[in-house]
Amino acid sequence: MSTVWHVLGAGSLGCLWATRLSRAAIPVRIILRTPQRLADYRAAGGLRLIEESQTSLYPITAELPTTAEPIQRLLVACKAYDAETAVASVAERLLPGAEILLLQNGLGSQQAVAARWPSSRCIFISSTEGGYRPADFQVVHAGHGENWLGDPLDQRPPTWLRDLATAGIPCDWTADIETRLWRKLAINCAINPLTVLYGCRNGELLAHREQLSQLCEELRRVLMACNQAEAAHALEDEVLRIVEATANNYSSMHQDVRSGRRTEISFLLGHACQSAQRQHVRADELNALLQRLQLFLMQHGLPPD
Ligand code: NAD
Ligand code: KPL
Repeated sequence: MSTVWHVLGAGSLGCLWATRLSRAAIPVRIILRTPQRLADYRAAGGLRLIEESQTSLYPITAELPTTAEPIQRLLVACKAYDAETAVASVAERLLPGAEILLLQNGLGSQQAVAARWPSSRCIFISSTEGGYRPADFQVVHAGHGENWLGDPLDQRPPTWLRDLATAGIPCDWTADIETRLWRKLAINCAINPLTVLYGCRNGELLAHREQLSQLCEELRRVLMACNQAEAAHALEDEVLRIVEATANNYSSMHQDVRSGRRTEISFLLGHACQSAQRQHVRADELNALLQRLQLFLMQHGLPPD
């Protein structure tokens, strides 16, 4: 019997992973936060995966955090600000040496989980796949991308990577997962907050080249101070390339704010500013951007963290 994948959180990425695992006949359970949510899930009849306008239903077994079954492999598919509390809700069920796979964007939440559950193997994932929820327990597979997996403490790839390949979940093992997470964080810090404050598409940031350039320079210095030279390499060029390549898109933070959803800024721009402070790097532009963004969020009734 192969190991059960427990998926904590049935949002966009949780659904995207659970449905593809289930389709490949890999045992999977989803863990829902409350009895009400479990009842809603049962009424929905399962998770729906929508790919190229085709909907498939997967009646995956769902359970509450308090279920007795032990957990060997836990995929944490919550937002960064929920991850630690979510893992705590099932911590008593984790077997010694359990694997915790962390799908969160940004940095900080993975380190908090790894520090609190040191006897588990924490695997960090940087995902460029795209999914969104048209309704509860449904996900549209909107963007094909890659999942980079790595463990900063142990370079050996897990044997179950082949399960993911079988399930059609694109994945690659990397020895430098922190470099990838830092690089993505820096790109997100340069682009996303400005798109929120200017209320614009990514491409419109080309009208603010000087500001982009200053932010990239500060981010580069923060990365260098954090021993992330590779993540810092040609950062501004990459940011400009992405701005042009995604010119017509709204950034994920812009979409979150416009839809009234809490952002993950503490784990993106907030993390960059904290790192700058810790490393005694001057980051006037980044700090000013964070303050303006926090004010904007409060004015729009959203949590500033
Ligand atoms: P989401 O908001 O769609 O889903 C998160 C789910 O976790 C929600 O259903 C929420 O109810 C659930 N949850 C929260 N706390 C819980 C708890 N204690 N117990 C059980 N469930 C709980 O989020 P998402 O878009 O899937 O994003 C997850 C992470 O992946 C984020 O860090 C995001 O930045 C990252 N990411 C998302 C995408 C994407 O396309 N959606 C792409 C790349 C990275
Ligand atoms: O990753 C992105 C996002 O929208 O979150 C982009 C815009 C590509 C870079 O910040």
